[in-house]
Amino acid sequence: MTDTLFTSFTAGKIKLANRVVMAPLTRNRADDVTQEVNDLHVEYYRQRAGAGLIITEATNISPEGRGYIQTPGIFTDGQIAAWKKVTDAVHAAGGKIVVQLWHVGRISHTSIQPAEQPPVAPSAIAAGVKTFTKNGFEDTSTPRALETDEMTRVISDYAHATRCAKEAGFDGVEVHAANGYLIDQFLKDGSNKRDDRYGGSVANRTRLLFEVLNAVVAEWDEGHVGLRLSPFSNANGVSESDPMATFKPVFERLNEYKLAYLHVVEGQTGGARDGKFDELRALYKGTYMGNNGYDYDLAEKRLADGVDLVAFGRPFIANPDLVTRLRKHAPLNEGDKDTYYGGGAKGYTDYPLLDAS
Ligand code: 8OZ
Repeated sequence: MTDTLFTSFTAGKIKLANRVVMAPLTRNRADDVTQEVNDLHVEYYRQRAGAGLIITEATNISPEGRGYIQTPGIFTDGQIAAWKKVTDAVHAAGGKIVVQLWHVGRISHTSIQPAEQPPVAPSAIAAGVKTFTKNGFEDTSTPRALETDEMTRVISDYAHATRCAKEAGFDGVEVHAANGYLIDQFLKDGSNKRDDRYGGSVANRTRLLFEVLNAVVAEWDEGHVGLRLSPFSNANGVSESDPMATFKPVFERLNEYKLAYLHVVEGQTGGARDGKFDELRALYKGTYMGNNGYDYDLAEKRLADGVDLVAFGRPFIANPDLVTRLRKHAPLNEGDKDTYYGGGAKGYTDYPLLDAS
């Protein structure tokens, strides 16, 4: 057995002890008013520092970018100070951690938006999905279309969040351009019906992605920036009539950036590994991180086939020592779905380690 998973790797300017990445996982335990993380998050991420890299739960870049209760932010001094405790704890435990920069676009609800205004999106089309609000699981609100002259402000919010991430001691940032959130809403033609320079042609629909990337790498540098895409996923109500036509030029153009990594949700998010993601991968020459339904065997198979890093999501919820367990081919704990989203320590920081169970 090759065990490539446990070999070190340098992703851009980030040195990783192994190739096991903790995928971003929304857990809804931040303060709902300040959007700050707390001591529970410090413990949760510290426990998982055996991963070669931790990608934080999706983290709001602005008040407008928020779509679910109790998600953290990375745009205020208080949020920076709170995250600093997390990054210090992960570093003290020998790990690396990047923050996932998130603007939900239309996956929000008026009750979560500043002044209870409609959320913003490429076009005024409701996603037809649900979000978690203070009233439970509610339909997302119909958004308003962003004005062309608002786009520079949205892009500058990504730059501001990147500055905040640097100050909070993160090892880098990951731009969340997957799973039907703002950037993916612009990329895919089911949600983007604009007739300005951000809609219509592939060049126009992909404009926001590259303008955001340019702004983020200008704040830090390419080697500290990752990107997450989900070309074939219909998560959160998005659809794309020709994924290859839209995403081939994206994967090709990404070669111009020496990013820390490109993180791809292979197929349907949390579902079937379908779509021609390997055809897209062949176009990209940089560091490639695969995600979606991986286990040890699939990880080793794909690493042998040129995948550089593997992001494990759900297994990390119930297995803080996932790297040890994979290494020893030990059984995995089952996650408790009732405590995935929201709550306290139960189902969050209380999963047993292998040597304790
Ligand atoms: C599950 C629940 C809420 C948000 C994603 C940020 O799909 C998420 C998310 C996942 O990328």
